[in-house]
Amino acid sequence: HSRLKGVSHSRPILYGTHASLLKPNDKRADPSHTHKWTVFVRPVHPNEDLSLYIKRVQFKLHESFDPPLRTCDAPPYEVHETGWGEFDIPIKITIHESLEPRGHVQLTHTLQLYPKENADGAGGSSGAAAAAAAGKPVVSERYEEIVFNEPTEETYRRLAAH
Ligand code: SLL
Repeated sequence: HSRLKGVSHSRPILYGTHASLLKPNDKRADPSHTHKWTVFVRPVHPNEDLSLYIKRVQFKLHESFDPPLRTCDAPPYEVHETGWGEFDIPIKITIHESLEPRGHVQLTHTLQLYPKENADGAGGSSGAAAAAAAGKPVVSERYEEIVFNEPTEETYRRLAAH
């Protein structure tokens, strides 16, 4: 398996959280479940299939969730939960061994439930806090690239063809 010297191939992903307030009449709503939220890893282009190179994604939630470790062996790579607090979520993306012998990519994302004051811009009724109060989700997402350095020819062919 000769490797392509000097070649690197990168694949874009998006990861992050979105959250919204549970309506008071939602049967899941109580003092420890004020919000519903989702943490996700997804493609930048909606119909791209990440399972081409991702074998599994694991999200490590706060210990107050049972169980804290959530594993997705197939898309969609996401976890839906309800809760009250923000915390850091380590995200481990395991790459198919045949493509990348080094194995995995480790990311962390902070679950964001409450809009940031300074994301408000001009403030007032058009601000993020007002948007959240009006039921709009709080979205916090980032772009990342999974880089395949000096891939084997076979890996390169498989990835670059898509
Ligand atoms: C904090 N460090 O103190 C954070 C921890 C934990 C949030 C937040 C659990 C909900 C449930 C939940 O929302 N935990 O009990 O199911 O702010």
